[in-house]
Amino acid sequence: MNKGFILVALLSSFTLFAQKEDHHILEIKQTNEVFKVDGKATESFWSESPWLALDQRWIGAPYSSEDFSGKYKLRWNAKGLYLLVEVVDDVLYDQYKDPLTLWWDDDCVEVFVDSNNSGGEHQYNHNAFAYHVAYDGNVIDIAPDKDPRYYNNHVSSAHTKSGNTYTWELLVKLYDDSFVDGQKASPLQLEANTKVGFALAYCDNDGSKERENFIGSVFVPGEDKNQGWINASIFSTLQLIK
Ligand SMILES: [Ca+2]
Ligand SMILES: [Ca+2]
Ligand SMILES: [Ca+2]
Ligand SMILES: [Ca+2]
Repeated sequence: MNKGFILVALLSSFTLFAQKEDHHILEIKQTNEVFKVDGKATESFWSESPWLALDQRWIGAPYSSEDFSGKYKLRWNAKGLYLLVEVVDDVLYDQYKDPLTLWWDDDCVEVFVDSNNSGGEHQYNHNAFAYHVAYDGNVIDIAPDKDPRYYNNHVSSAHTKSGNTYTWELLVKLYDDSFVDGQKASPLQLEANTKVGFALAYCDNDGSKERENFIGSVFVPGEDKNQGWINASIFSTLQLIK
C-alpha cells in the first residue's frame, strides 16, 4: 500500500468523525409557559414559533405529500427541549408488536440529541442519543452493550390524529455522555447561550418489509444520507436563547 493511499484513508476517517463544525444553525427561544404533553398545540408559544422543515430524504424513493410530509417547532426551558411535530402519513404500520424488534422499520418519530454539541461517533455510546419514539410511546435506542433499551423516561410524548395528520408533542430531556444504563441519573438543566446538537426524522413504512422512507430535518452531504444513527457531526446546531 503506498503512503499516499494511507494518508488519504486516514484523512477521510478523520473527516468522517471530525470535531463538529456548526451547520444548519437554529436559534431556539426559551419558554416559561406550562407545557402539557397532550398532542394539542394549545400553548400560546406554539403559535409564536416558526415551522421548521422535515423534508430531507435520507432513505428511499421520492414520495408524494400524501405519502409523507412533516414539519416541526422547537422551544426549550431548563427541563428540556419541547417539540411539536406535524406529520401527514397515509398508512400507519406497526408490523412488529415487540417494541425491541426492528423498531426502525415501523412508523416512528426519531429524535437525535447531542447535549454538548460535540459531534462525533455515537453508535454504541452516549456521546449522543437516537431516540426512536413509537406510536405506543415506547422510546428505544441502542445501548453501549449493543442491545436495544427503553429510554421511556428520557422522552415523554403524546399525539392526536385528524384524518391522516398526526400532531405530536414531545418533551426531550437531555443527558450527557456520562450517562450509564441502569444507573440513576438526573437530566441536564438547560441554560441560555448554550448549543445542542439536534436532528429530527420520521421512519415511514406503509406495509413493506423494511421502512420505505427515512426523512430527516437536516441536509447530509455525500451518497450515504443515513448517518445520523452513527455520526453526531451531521446534526444541526441549536442555539438556545432567552
Ligand atoms: Ca400541549
Ligand atoms: Ca406513508
Ligand atoms: Ca456529545
Ligand atoms: Ca406510514
